[in-house]
Amino acid sequence: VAVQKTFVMVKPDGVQRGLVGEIVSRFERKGLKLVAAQLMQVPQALAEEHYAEHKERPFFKDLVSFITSSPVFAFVLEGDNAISVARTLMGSTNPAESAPGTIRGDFGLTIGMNIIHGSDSPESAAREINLWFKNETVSYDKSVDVWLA
Ligand code: DAT
Ligand code: MG
Repeated sequence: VAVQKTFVMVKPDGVQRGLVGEIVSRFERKGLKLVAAQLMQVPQALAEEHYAEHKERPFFKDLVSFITSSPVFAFVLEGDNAISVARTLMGSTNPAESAPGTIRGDFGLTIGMNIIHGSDSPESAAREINLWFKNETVSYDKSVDVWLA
């Protein structure tokens, strides 16, 4: 199994609703390791760059204004297959259809405010970790690692 890093962000709705601790806790309990984290107000340019793949979509403007409307909690997780495992815990994009037990399935109601972002591939994870954290992550061992893989 491949150790990967993935970029995750609790969006403004999740921060405002007090879900940061619950969400981070779910990833920690799953066995993924926090290797970077920052609460931040997202600059317009960073929001547009982050969502560049969607810039021709009709919802792009609303997406950028939502993500810049209030602080986000951005972080990086590391672990075996971290990218797809984190996406699985998040649930599908539209919370109306996300499975119960997933973050979006348990806490989200509409696609416009779907609580969380996670990188969707190794290429986007590399791009997003560089974009949000300039690749500055912390490397450290946890004694529990031997019980996870
Ligand atoms: P995901 O966040 O699951 O990777 P995505 O990359 O397709 O989904 O879209 C990015 C975000 O854009 C998504 O989290 C919510 C918003 N979005 C996607 N499709 C939308 C739609 N049809 N209407 C409104 N917002 C949408
Ligand atoms: Mg996406």
